[in-house]
Amino acid sequence: MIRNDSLQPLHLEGFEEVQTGHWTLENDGHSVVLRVGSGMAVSGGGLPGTYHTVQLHFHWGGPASNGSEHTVDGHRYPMEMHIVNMKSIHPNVSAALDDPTGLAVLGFFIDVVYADNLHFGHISQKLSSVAHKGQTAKIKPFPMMSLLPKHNMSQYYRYQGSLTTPPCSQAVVWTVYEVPIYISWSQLAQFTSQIFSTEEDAEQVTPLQNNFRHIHPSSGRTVLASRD
Ligand code: SG7
Ligand code: ZN
Repeated sequence: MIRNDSLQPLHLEGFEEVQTGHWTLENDGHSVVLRVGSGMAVSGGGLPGTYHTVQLHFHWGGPASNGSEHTVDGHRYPMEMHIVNMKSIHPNVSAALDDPTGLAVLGFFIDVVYADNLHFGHISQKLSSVAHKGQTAKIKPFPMMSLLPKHNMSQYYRYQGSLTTPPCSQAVVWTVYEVPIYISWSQLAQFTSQIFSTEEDAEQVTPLQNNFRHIHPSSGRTVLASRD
């Protein structure tokens, strides 16, 4: 890992505001995805351009096992949230997948404490409405920033990588923040117990768990760390 002083905090445009219209929470069979309208974008922090925010989604483990996709010094966190942003020059996400820097995904570790995270409640309260694959629920927009860590947003890791689900396209500039988001044990349990990926699983009460990709070798990639 190499420190790089030029990795300044990202510019998160529209993240403080309440966006107009409505957002859609969906169970896509692999994760829970919150599709957001236009109006938010990320840039700066060494990103090669401006990227419009498309959606956020989650990866989790089981009731007693962790499920983040990234690990830090071998430590896996209970969950990870990904905010997916598409380089604005592309017409859609599939076009962006042909560009090695077509997507900028912001990764946030999620750790567990006793107290509920009230901001996270916007999402966790609606999980039971998207228990089954293909189900959607409308969510009233809220300031995206309210989900993110309040401090130390200047501390992050950066590398050039891929989608973590098939087709695993090499199209992602990854920004993985060092400081986690905190939610409660019961909020975590909603993810590990209330989401089903098939009807058979729902009948057998086998919820979707461990929807994270296993660790891959860095294969010569450089992981940079911002200063601070
Ligand atoms: C989840 O992770 C979904 C996908 C996402 C994929 O399965 O959120 O989103 C879709 C299909 O809308 O794929 C292209 C894309 O965003 C992988 O995303 S990730 O690499 O950030 N984990
Ligand atoms: Zn993801």
